[in-house]
Amino acid sequence: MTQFPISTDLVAEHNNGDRPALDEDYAALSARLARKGMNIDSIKDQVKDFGVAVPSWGAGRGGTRFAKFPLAGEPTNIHEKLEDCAVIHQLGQATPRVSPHFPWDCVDDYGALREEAADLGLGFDAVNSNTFQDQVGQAQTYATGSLASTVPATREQAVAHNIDCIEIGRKLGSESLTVWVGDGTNFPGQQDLGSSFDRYVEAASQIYAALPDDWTMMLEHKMFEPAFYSSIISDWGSSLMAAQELGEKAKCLVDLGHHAPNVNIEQIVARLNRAGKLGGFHFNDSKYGDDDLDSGSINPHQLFLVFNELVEAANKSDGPFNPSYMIDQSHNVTDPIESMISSSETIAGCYAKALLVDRDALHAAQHDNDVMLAFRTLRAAYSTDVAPILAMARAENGGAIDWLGVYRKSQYRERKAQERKAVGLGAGIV
Ligand code: PSV
Ligand code: MN
Repeated sequence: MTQFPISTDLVAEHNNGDRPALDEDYAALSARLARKGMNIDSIKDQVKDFGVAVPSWGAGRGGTRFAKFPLAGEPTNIHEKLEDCAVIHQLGQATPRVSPHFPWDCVDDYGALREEAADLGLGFDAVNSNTFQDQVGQAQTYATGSLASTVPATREQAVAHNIDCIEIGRKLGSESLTVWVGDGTNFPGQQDLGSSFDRYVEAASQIYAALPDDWTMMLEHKMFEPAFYSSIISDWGSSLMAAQELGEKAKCLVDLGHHAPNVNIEQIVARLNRAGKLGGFHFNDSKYGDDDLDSGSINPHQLFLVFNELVEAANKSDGPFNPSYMIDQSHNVTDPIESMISSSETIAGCYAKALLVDRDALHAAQHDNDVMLAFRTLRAAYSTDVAPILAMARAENGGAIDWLGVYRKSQYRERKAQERKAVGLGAGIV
């Protein structure tokens, strides 16, 4: 039986109070959608099945290069992170899996960790390797890069770490490895731009060779940071080239924050899908760079347009269409639990809005070059307030209609502040 961290009586009590108003709002939206020939229950059922993974590292307060402002009661190890992720899923009902990062989340017994997560109602998503940071006692430094380093022993170490991550992932029930490397340069001339890519592909192919048949290896591109002149997998073009060279099981992962401002990310999604290489997403939002702000907090319209491409691609797909969805945010000033429930709701909301697009009308307008009608068709879906659909999906799955109210009432964080050891000051992710 699932161990729920928040009292189920508290959730039920709140839901009982909130249900009559929700029923009214849901019925009103149902009537509005029915006039357009849409069935609200079918949209709600798809939302109920929707899931986005949460990053274990997102459960703690993030930090900037300047500072970190710890939160009393934030988690200090993977066990506490899992507990917080269980709260996120219990109340929000959209985040059934956790994506761990190694060595940050290393434990002695991964079988036990898998059971611990299952008891909390959680599974594991993609495993993430870390070759962008040196660890105490590590033989080789990553100061020269990792998979693309000029130092053969460093490349070997980075490959071995990724293979270790695969082994851990197998024990956790994961089916994919996400590889993001910080490799790049800070000075023109520092490394040869051509041969460094060759070194990356050669080393990545050794990881790929160790990948189980039913796994995916996701390559995450990022324009800059920590390298500020060139990055090895800087953009979707480099990612696609590498994925194509590696083989069928290699796919591209799109982290929304890893592009230049104003880049048309939805078009990148369409292109990668066309190439059969759309592996997954790291959702977040940004205003200036890789800000790692909460999903949809700055540009919800872009998030909707990404989901519009995803629904379009799913409809046109011959076989199963299941890119992996994950949140990748840094919560600097909010309670990470609140941010991640809010973000998962925003993401599911953009999915719901994309499902509401009248596809026949859109395709007809596109065919007729009726620009305004095509635009207004998308806008009609985007402007629809889908909150009643999200709340109903949540309630029917056992979550909280007013998740923020229930979470605050539960005093969960205050209780954890008493139980958990304090996190130190300093920059960076826990
Ligand atoms: C890099 O900025 C990134 O987006 C990658 O996904 C990392 O694994 C994650 O953030 C945490 O540093
Ligand atoms: Mn990311």
